[in-house]
Amino acid sequence: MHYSGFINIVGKPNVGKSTLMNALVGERMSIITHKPQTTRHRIMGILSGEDFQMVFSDTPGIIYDTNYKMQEIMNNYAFSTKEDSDILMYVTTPGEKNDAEETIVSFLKSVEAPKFLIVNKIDLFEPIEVAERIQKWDSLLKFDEYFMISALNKKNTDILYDALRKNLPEGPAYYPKDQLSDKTERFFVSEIIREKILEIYKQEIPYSTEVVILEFKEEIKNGKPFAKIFAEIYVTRETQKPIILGKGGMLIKKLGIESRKSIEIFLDKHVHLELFVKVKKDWRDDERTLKHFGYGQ
Ligand SMILES: Nc1nc2c(ncn2[C@@H]2O[C@H](COP(=O)(O)OP(=O)(O)OP(=O)(O)O)[C@@H](O)[C@H]2O)c(=O)[nH]1
Ligand SMILES: [Mg+2]
Repeated sequence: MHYSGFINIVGKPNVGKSTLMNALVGERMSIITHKPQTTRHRIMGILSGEDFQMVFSDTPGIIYDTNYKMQEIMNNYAFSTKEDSDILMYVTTPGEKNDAEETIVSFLKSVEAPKFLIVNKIDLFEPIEVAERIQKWDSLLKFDEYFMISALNKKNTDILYDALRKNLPEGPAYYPKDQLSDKTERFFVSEIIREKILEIYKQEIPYSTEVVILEFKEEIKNGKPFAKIFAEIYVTRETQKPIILGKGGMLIKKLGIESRKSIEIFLDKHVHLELFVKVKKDWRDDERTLKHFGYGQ
């Protein structure tokens, strides 16, 4: 007998969805930062065994007040999990904002698959606060199972894993067993650069930025594998360009060095990285550009 299923992870921004997927898959796939709205796409992480395949999907945090077309598309990635969930994990944490509940509850009610409530970051809160969070969601709707975890410390993630395995329906392997994601290396490289942008730049800058890989060439140099990567960084306004560059180009240099180091670990080879800053006015509301940047179903 073979078991398989789509296990989708949804929740508000910054609750630890990406941390949880990476913990369950056992690979560093989705980027993680302390800032909300880090994840912008639906990203699959595939975990296969001899007789099972779990196809996890990490999704962008559901936002109540969308300001841009891009954020609407991000929300739709989360809501698209309705179509193919075999198990849906709703991730929450004590202390998160109480907004968007109505939208989220009606979405969750529309999903027929078994639903797990995951209260994450229990390492940061008192048991009473965790209990209150469970009570709150339990009063809004009934879940099939309830978990209290710390995705960061991998506390109780083994219990969660066992429950997922038990609820996995019978089915074929949807992807080759050695495949880890539906996304390409190119995509993960652009995500690594975006992660560094989120870490280095302040306020609105990371949110106004998109990274596009122009060229990705893998060669052998002096008998060793080597990747040559050219990436474009798009901002929404001309005035943001000097901010990305920094005084005397200091910040873009830092961004280049930190991104390259991280990409070298990810690709396990030497990397030559060049970054170019460009302006694409109001790209977050421009449908054609969003499509070109890979936003869409
Ligand atoms: N203390 C603690 N921090 C956690 C835990 N899980 C995640 N975090 C932290 O919470 C922050 C957000 O984590 P992410 O995994 O990026 O959250 P997300 O839900 O994917 O966020 P978006 O992609 O923005 O929607 C990061 O700084 C994580 O290190 C946890 O169990 N305990
Ligand atoms: Mg995320």
